[in-house]
Amino acid sequence: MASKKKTDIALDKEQLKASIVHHLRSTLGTCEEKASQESWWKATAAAVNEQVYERLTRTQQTHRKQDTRAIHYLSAEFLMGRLTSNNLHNLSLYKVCDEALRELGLDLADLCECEADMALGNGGLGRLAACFIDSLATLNYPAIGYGLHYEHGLFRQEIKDGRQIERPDSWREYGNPWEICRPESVQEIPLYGYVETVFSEDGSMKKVWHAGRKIKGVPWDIPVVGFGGSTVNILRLWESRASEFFDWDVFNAGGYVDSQAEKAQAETISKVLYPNDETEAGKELRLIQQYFFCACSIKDIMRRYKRAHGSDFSTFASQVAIQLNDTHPTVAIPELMRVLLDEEGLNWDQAWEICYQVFAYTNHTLLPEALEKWAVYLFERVLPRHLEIIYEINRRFLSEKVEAVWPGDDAIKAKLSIIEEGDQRKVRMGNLCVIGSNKVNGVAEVHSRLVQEDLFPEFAQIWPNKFCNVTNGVTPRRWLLACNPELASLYDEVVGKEWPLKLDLLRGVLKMADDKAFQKQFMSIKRRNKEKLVKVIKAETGIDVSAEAIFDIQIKRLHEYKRQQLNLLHIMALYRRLLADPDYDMHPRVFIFGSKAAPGYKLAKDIIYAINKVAERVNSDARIKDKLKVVFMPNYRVSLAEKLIPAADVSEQISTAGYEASGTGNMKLALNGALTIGTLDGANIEIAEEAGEEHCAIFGLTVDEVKAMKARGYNPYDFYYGNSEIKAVLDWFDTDYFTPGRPGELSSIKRALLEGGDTYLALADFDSYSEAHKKLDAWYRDPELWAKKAIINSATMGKFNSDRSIQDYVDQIWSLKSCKVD
Ligand code: F55
Repeated sequence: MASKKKTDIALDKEQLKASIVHHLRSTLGTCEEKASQESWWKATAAAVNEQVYERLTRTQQTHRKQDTRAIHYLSAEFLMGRLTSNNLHNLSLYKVCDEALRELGLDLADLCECEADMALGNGGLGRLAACFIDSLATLNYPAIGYGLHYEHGLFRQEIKDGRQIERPDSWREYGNPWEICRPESVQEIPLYGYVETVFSEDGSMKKVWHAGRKIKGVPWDIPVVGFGGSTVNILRLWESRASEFFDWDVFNAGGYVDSQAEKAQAETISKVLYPNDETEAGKELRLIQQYFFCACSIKDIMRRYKRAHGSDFSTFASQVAIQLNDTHPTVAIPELMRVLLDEEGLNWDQAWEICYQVFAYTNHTLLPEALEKWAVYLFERVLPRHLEIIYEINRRFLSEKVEAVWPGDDAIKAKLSIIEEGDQRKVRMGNLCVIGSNKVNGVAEVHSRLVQEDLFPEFAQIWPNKFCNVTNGVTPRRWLLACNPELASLYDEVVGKEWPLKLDLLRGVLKMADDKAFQKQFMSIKRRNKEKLVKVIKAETGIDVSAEAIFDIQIKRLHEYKRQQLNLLHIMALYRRLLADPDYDMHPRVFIFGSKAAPGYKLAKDIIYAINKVAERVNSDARIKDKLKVVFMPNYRVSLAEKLIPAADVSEQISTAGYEASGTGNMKLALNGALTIGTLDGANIEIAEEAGEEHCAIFGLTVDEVKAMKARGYNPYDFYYGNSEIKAVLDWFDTDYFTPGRPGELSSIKRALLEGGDTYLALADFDSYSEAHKKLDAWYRDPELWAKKAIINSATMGKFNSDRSIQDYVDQIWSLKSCKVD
């Protein structure tokens, strides 16, 4: 605002009020009398943006002046959620803004509800990227996130007659105040075409890629405000457009006919996020999406490097670090090679040395169906030059590295090759990542061990120091400070206000874990959070639940390995016990689910249907006297998680051991005082270590026991015939008890667990899961015991601050220097 001194960017309430009204009138073109909530929200965002932009400029000036090494975080997904409350908190403006708006007759929390979630991700992987860029800015590291500017994020889920329906998500239909288009940084991206080998008179040889088409990449910048507000980094998301520099000759030579369709195809690239979380899609468009955002990002990185260093690439690897968030951005490796070789004229060894130093790769899954492989023919058609480069990377790797360790061993060469031979030859992106990166990390201790021992054992033998662990974390700013304000201020009182930066300080709360008065305060905050959620549940589903009950929450993507079906089996068993004995001794429980299924994942959708059908029957059965309720919350997303997590008593983390790489919801729930019922899988192991296993309900087979049981030949019928409760519950699926008049509608779940072989050992873990639930029930009925455990869980989650994860990346992989912005 004009009235403010240029150097002073702090803001008081009156200035903020004036600024909001100013923007309401001159940016939104309306006035106080007739403005909608939506306009007030946008005016507020515009006022906040004055602060954001000033700090963004200062950050960029500082980074440019200091010319320090920066991390470039490449990810096909950034699951940002909403930004308003987050930005206000990180700028320390939340309270002031709340008061300013109240004086204007408005409610900040209501205005925040106007914002659509930025759902540009599927789940954990995308949300991790969002937490990481928050932490990078908070710790003042020079960093930029690169991704895709999807027009439609993850589908909106509606539930119709119990079934999931996918609807398009149009998050920016009416504009988004947090993004800035940067036409000055547009890029041109080639695709298709052919490679020509050109010989010069001096005998040297050059490769020229004649692209079949060119796509324009338009960057949209989302400022990423660090906590404390001094560093504002950017998240740069690329949008595809048809290029006006279209090469009609090549186009015609390529034999294409329908130019309008081709134009539409260009704009299709960033249209929609693929909604598959743990299965690889193998579709041409997906490969193009990956190449498109990687190529745009590499060009952007090059442009910035050359602006400071010209064409001297000797310092490139000391200035640039690139992190690959799973294999989705792998094509950045051959792309950087191509640019260095074909455009900058480096020789192979120089180019490879740079690539190898620059790239690092994070693995997020061991599931075989999630490991990306691209058909060679597809690669050849879309990216002919890259395929050549990949062949050469592979040839050198096999003949130099593999041959040195296993001379003459063709079987091992076939296994480690980037190219999978067979009816359809394929490019294995995981192998390319490992070969082209100087570090490879898993996301929790046990997962990183399995990455080395089971997924890439031979690579670990070649490069033992390449593999490392960085346990995931979550930002305590969003996942405690902003989403659970009452608990946050209680912690302010006990340990001071530094905990959002130093989450380990919460251990200072441990001394209060036995204090009755503190326990009361803690549990009454939980109670109020639950009462708020009761209203949300009523509004969203029409279901009445009582805050007296235990709120038992499973929120995550739907997948067999995450075992929502195990939770459901147990709910049905409880229901049966209650029907058999209406006085069955248990504290009332509300089981709450939030989950989206990949649209093509039939069984996952059947499980959602089953949960909803069981919910209908259970919730309307007067015989069980409200002891059991089941709620499926539609359209699970970041902003809904922010309402569910502070209200949870029990956190369901029940994946088959060895399958959940880490989990991050487990961390958020425990941080907010939920007790974990969980297997010894992923980060659950580390959570139990921190909190103490006696304060969690750990159950089930361990990783080694799962392996052993599978090796022996697991037979689910042993459990079906050996356990009458399991048999009764599974047989229930075949009846019409939950789907009156339509028997068999739920049978696919039983079939998967019996005929399908129960791949994820749900039946094997059922008994132990049921016992763990009994233990939780008994604990809950001792309010002081429960309060103590809940407090201990929350107070010991300091390790799972994403700032710690980022510092681990910096120490082990990125070697960045923190760069304070004035
Ligand atoms: C998205 C697209 C594809 Cl093609 C494959 C996977 C995904 C995806 O969303 N994966 C994912 O979320 N993985 C999860 O990553 C988290 C962060 O590391 C882990 O905590 C979690 O265990 C893992 O499943």
